[in-house]
Amino acid sequence: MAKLPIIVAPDPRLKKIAKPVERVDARIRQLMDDMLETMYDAPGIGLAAPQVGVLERVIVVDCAGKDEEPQPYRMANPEIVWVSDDDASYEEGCLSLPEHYAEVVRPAAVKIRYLDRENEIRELDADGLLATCVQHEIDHLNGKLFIDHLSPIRRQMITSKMKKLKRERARG
Ligand code: K1U
Ligand code: ZN
Repeated sequence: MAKLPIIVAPDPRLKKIAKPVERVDARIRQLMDDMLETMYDAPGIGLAAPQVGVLERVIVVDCAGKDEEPQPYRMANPEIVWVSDDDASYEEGCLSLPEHYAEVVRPAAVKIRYLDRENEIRELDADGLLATCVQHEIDHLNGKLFIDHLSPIRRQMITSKMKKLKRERARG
């Protein structure tokens, strides 16, 4: 297992559409495992491959509470095949937008179809934080960040602060 560097916005790699995985082979399994290690270390509850510079449709998620058993999901080519009529609003964060949070409205429940670590097709019915997190990660595969759900003014404010943070980090 290896910890991977997480890309911080703004970065052109976070705006690209990721390519489907042909099959979940040893390379993709290793990527999934490395992404989980990176996510737990961050710490976070989800991570998408473009955030570690890999433009392939792979995400990992674990929304178990800190006193619960871990519940890791490794997903390749995740697709939303059903969304609920009702919406839910959650305060979202993003490991590529450190220290920024905002309420985002999304469908409250979704059904996801994906390939698991063994290349088997699976379906997941998700609601609550898990539904929000999986939708946030699938957005990453489509080059979208949570700030793209906000007003242009709010998005521009966060983007400007991120540019400043990156300049400061580069100066050391
Ligand atoms: O995709 C990412 O950048 C990860 C992101 C996922 C996410 C969080 C909240 C709502 C939707 C999606 C994060 O994990 S940010 C960190 C975070 O939320 C967290 C960190 C430690 C404990 C609990 C939550
Ligand atoms: Zn994110």
